[in-house]
Amino acid sequence: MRMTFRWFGEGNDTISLKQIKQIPGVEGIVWALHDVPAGEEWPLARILDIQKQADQARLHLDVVESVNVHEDIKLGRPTRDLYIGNYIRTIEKLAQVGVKVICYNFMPIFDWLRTDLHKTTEDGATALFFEKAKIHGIDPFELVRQINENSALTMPGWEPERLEHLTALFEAYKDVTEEDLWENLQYFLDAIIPVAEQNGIRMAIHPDDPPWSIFGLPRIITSQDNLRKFLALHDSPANGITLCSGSLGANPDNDIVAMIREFAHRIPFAHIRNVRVFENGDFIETSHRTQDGSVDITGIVKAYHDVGFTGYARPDHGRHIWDEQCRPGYGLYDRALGIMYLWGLWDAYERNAGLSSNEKRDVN
Ligand code: DNO
Ligand code: MN
Repeated sequence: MRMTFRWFGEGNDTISLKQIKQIPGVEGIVWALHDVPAGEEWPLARILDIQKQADQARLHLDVVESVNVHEDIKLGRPTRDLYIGNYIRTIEKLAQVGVKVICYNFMPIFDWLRTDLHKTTEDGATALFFEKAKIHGIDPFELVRQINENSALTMPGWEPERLEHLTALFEAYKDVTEEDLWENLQYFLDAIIPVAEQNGIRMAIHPDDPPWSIFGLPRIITSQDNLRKFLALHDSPANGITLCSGSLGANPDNDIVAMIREFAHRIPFAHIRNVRVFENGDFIETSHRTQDGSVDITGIVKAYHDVGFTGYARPDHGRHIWDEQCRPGYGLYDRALGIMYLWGLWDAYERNAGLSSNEKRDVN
């Protein structure tokens, strides 16, 4: 397991590369050019600049998260070929600085969706929260109208400056079915996976978060069956998964341990985090500790250990603790604690495996 840490870039993150370097066992950053809009080609000079910074901090830059996919690709519009061309040239440039894994997602309109970014928990920490009733059965056009009338209603991702844009996108997705989305994903993969193969890069799709349809939008990277279907769309080691335990774990039917065992060789990148899921379908992000949430982090780390996982991992989101002022979900403290928990489990399994082979030797 090769531990990494997401970094949003100089001036765009409260956390420094020096701080990241001091978290035990962290060897690289997970990075992106966050200001380049989805669909545009990444400028080489900017990529080289990140390389310089990472080199100076003695961290590698093997993992990029994310090169975002333009909506026209997901919608299957004729203009998609232009954006796919840009995507391909970005892959080629990232290969030039030694990038090995590119994370991306195929969620229409929204990336992860929450209703509250600072929900207070009983210990006084705050965390990202999803309230099902606030989203389900709600007509998005009606929601846009309400937010327009009362700006106090706004949700993350629904800031007034995005609303007009959102309405047009919801219009565009009105008749797009899950089957259409699968087809558009297939088209995208057929174009980019051969390029990734030639460039020694493994593409790693991130599951949908939450892993079910919202606002009537199709969502397909949601379950073990769908991940199997995804991998079969283009059967190549370069077509892989970012297995995110927190995203998939928001649906208690998802057995993440089973997914690790089944897809072991197609997981170049692991996001490991916990969520507590409530009976009414709400969920909140918690510490990484198994007992604190609904996701079996202990079993997950054991499964990665059992399959001999040598890919990249990161702690994904964390709570906001110790009064840290940070980007929602991406503070230093709780993610660093998460890393130490993951290492604690991992090292214990390592030792355990060592002991049992010694014991075997004794018996023989
Ligand atoms: C959620 C996070 C996401 C992720 C993107 C990948 O679990 O890891 O923000 O970065 O969806 O494209
Ligand atoms: Mn994730």
